[in-house]
Amino acid sequence: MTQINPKVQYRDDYQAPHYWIDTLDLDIQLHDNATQVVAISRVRRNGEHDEPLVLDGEQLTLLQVAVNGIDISQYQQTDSSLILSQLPQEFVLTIKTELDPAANTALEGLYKSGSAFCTQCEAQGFRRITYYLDRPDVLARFSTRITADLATCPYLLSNGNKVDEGTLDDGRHWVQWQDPFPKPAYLFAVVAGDFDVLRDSFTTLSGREVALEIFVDKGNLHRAEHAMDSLKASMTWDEQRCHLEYDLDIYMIVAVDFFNMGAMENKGLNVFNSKFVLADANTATDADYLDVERVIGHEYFHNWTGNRVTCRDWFQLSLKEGLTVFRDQEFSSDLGSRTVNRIQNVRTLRGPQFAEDAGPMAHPIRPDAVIEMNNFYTLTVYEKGAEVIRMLHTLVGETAFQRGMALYLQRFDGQAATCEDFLSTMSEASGRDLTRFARWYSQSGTPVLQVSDNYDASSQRYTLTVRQHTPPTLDQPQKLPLHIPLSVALYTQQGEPLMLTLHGESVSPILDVMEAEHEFVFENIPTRPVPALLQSFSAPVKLEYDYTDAQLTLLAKHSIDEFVRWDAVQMLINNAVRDNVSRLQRPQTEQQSQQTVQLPQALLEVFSATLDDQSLDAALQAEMLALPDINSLLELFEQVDISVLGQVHAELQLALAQALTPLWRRAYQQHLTPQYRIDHQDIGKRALKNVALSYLALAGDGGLAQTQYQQADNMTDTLGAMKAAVRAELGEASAMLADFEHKWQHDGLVLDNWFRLQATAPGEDVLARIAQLMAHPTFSLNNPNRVRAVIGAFVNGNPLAFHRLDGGGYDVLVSVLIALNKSNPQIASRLITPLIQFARLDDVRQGLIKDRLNQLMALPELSGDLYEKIAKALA
Ligand code: B3K
Ligand code: ZN
Repeated sequence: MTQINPKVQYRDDYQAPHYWIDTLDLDIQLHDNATQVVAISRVRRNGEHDEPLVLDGEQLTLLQVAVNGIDISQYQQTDSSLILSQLPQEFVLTIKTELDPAANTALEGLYKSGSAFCTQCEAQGFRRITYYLDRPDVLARFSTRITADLATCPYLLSNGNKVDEGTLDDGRHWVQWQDPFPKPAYLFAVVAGDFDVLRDSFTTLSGREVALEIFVDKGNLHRAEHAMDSLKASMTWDEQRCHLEYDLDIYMIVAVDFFNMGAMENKGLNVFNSKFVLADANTATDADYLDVERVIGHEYFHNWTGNRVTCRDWFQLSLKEGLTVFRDQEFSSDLGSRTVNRIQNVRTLRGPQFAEDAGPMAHPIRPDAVIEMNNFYTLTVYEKGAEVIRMLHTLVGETAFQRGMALYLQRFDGQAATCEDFLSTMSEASGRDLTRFARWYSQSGTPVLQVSDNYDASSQRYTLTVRQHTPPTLDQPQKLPLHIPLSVALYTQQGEPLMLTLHGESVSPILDVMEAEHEFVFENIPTRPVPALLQSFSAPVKLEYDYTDAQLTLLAKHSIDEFVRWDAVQMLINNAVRDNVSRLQRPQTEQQSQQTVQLPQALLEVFSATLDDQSLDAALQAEMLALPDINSLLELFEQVDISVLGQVHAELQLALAQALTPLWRRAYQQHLTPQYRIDHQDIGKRALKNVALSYLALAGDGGLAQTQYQQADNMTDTLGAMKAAVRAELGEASAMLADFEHKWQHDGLVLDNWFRLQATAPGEDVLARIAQLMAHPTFSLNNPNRVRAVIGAFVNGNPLAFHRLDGGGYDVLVSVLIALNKSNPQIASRLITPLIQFARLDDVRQGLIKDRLNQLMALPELSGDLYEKIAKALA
């Protein structure tokens, strides 16, 4: 590492700002290469002190500074700040800067997406627009005047309400916006360009009329309707479930093609990755439809949890993100299947989130030390953060939770709050002591719950002994016991649920595990029961209980809680994987080395029972019948040869395909959906049908996939067919791929499916294929969606090829990282994840990876984003 000077910021060092900014009037003259920004702010000293005003600013050309209208020249400038001293108590500060949006490939601050101008300011992008106190606890009233070319930018948008507009003689025009709500700079946005606009309106519960506008690229209007429906559904849901109304007269969403993440909740003007807006039957899969609904909801819900009440500092990020993810999960669960949503969220936790929490980037949901804030928009802050809120909800119940939410929003409205503020409000509203629970905010790593049990027939008592410990993580060697809600049910050996009683009273199924070891005794239990533990995944922990296959079979067939049924199947699969891997890894005799994977009878039985069970919702059946991916299975081992794991995974799948062929065929036939409709029932049917198709393809049936591909009237079935054929390496696959490319080469978002599928496909020639995909005319390293579809999919979704023993997979990633380190460090830093999470791999692969990490560390001008992760991985 040669150049950067990575500065670590610590949560404990928080200090209130030395100055406040009450208003900011921006005048932005948009030009591709020389945009000029005049920023006039009213500044006020915070208390009595002589500290200078240190404004953040990066990659700006400073043209003018004036205090109370008088130009000054005594200021200091660094790479990242402008320092002004000897200032009056209160003053008007004028700063004029120039910047180059067209050259901004990092997509942070003001940049160009195609021919449109747009901004991304969270976390610290505003400092690339003007010098400012770019921190979330400085809240100002913004007004924004935008001037641009009328022909290329007929729409000029910013936060709040449009208050004035006009045209100029030189072919340019201007619009003036005023946002009545004080906000931190990260919620500022500007968009300028030419769009098609979908318009609608919403009447709030109290009878206010809100204009809704969705801006999309010309020609895409018909693909915005689902987004509009989702927006109205979100507004209704927040009113009904949380009694929260929207507060401005207008809500705008703009879809852009160049965007580093999913979407951004700027006040009144959300900017979205077009992937999460555009959807119609021809181009979007069922999953895309649900994703649009979820992300539209998430950004809308931020208006209260994030915008009206924001974060005091970036270490508190989970205060808005964990809470808002919880809200979007509840929204999706109320609109669709609660169980299926839960399963999908749990897959993310047990796979990538657990891996993050065990890897070099492990951090608490409220981190303590940060170099690059963008590195902390993580699964831990978001998904585990949402689990922490969910546990709180479980502990206090819906009524007290909503009471606490109302109190929190009322008490901190218009302010920047902390996680402690949230917890203490919840504690006050519910009357629960949350002192120990608060450790979830400060402790990283995934806790392990070891459960053992004892049944005493003579006293009819059943005792569960629960031990908890959290393995050390790189950031925290010592761990403390947490407050863990453990949801349990007990079943008879016949699968009948048992009442939980203690001292003659019925007890809650939620056990409060508080200490390192705890005993819970249940009375009046007539026979040795089968425990269902961690129902609905009541806490983000690893459960260890020595289930027999018979017990798991019983739970998979009879549990009342559907989540438990799915989870029992997962545990059966995990057992099968563990057993087979250890058998194959054992030193073998000549004869044994011919051995192949063994399919346990219990797994076969549960799969066929699931396929036979007409009472189950098809979407749930589909989830129960899909194996976890290889990366998630890695979490079952301390260290493992990933190629052996891959072999076991593939052979188990093949064995299930072959053993149950007639059942797969029947499931396929029974779940055909004659006409394409987007409703939850049909989405479930298509999911199950396509799972069946993928097993049938593995069993060698290429004709069925081909027929489905040819007859499909929607993208889900088209892709389902193509995926089945590609994954099973059927001869039919190449014609489908060629046809798909021919049809969709003009549409990057649709072609991303084609990129992803090939980047994750099996085969010896993957590396050559990746090179070909990167040379495709639709591919560009400057477009994050394309990069994610090819490189992201390859490194995360093709672990066997990525972890090739010749290191070729790693080299592909390294060369992309070297390019993106300069052009878009945020995307580079996202992509490096599988290269730093190497602890579970064998020593040979770990060695290969460390060589590559050292190579990257030596790069001239390594970005802080990559530096932070590589340094930790090599520590
Ligand atoms: N708040 C944004 C994320 C910003 C990421 C900055 N690197 C979107 C969201 O979580 O809703
Ligand atoms: Zn968010």
